[in-house]
Amino acid sequence: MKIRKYLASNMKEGMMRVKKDLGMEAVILYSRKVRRKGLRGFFTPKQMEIIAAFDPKSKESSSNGAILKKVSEKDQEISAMAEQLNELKDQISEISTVASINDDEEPSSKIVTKKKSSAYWRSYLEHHDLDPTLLEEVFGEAEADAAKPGRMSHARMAEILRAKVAAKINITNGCGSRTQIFIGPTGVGKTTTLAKLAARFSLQNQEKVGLITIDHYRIGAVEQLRSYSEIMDLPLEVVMNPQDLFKVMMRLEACDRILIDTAGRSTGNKEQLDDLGSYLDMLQPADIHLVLSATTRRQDVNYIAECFKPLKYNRLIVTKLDETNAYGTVINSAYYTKMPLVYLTDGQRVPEDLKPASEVDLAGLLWRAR
Ligand SMILES: Nc1nc2c(ncn2[C@@H]2O[C@H](COP(=O)(O)OP(=O)(O)OP(=O)(O)O)[C@@H](O)[C@H]2O)c(=O)[nH]1
Ligand SMILES: [Mg+2]
Repeated sequence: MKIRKYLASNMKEGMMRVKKDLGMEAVILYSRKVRRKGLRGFFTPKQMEIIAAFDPKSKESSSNGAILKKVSEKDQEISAMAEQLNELKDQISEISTVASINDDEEPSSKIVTKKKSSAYWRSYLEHHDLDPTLLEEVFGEAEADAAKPGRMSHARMAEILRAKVAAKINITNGCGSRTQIFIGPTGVGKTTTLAKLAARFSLQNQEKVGLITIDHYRIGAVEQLRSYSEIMDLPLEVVMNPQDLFKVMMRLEACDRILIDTAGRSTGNKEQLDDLGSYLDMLQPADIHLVLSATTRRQDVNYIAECFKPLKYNRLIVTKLDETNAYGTVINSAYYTKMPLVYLTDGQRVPEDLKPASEVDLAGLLWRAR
């Protein structure tokens, strides 16, 4: 505590000096009128004597306290406002996400919050029937990548996601083994795809191609392949039981490439699958292609992949891309089976409608960049 004495001509002047000297928090302890000392004091007006006190600690704490109180009140107001703003942003984001997807609007140039961009693309990829676990993996990785501060465009987020999706798919190119087998559910396009490849190998690559069918179950199955073999002038062998395979393979010994068609098997029928397995065992080593249609539902792709697993397929072909607008199956099938995707087909024309998977931007399919 500081205590000081002031002499002034009047109280007003004295108070001004006290405030100037000790500050606004100074306390007046005592004041009185006094004469100046000495002879002069009898001839001049009386003066005002003021005793003032001031505690520097109390000034600091009281002023700091007041400031802190004000600051914390302001902080509370600001965080309440921020919370309301965030809620509003989320609501707007949800509304605009649904609206954009329903409108089928191209949002790539929009600069938005990362949260909004993630929400947009999540709904978008869900529409493509992408597997939820795969979706979580991809978004987890993409959001970690996009964790830098600042906003981003839908296009940039799409780019990050696209790279993440692409990294999940295994693709193989090249011509593969001499013996190539095509298995899968009924009607997915096994025979048609085999014919497209036969044309590619014999006409484009100038290879000697031999065809075998072990589909003698369905009426017309042999005739279907025979007509392709006649058009392309390729030898065709029909095998009725696994024991015949050895002789047939010997007859086609001079061929560079042997393509083997199988009967579409009912996915849940273990007996049929075991029967097919007894043929495949005789044909190793071979590329065994699991053929799936892009129009198959996600849950069924997983079921088919599991049921056909005992047949030890080691490659994937996805057909009928022209018949769907949701390309999740292409990605899901590679993700579920962990097998490399080798060809895609997108039409009935033989041999045109076939593309090596390595030539297609598979993740880009989801963004319609086919
Ligand atoms: N739109 C479209 N149709 C296709 C495609 N591939 C095959 N198809 C058609 O699908 C139908 C069935 O084709 P197949 O090749 O006989 O199918 P599969 O798997 O051999 O059938 P099964 O031997 O009976 O099991 C035919 O009408 C083909 O023309 C494709 O990529 N797009
Ligand atoms: Mg067939």
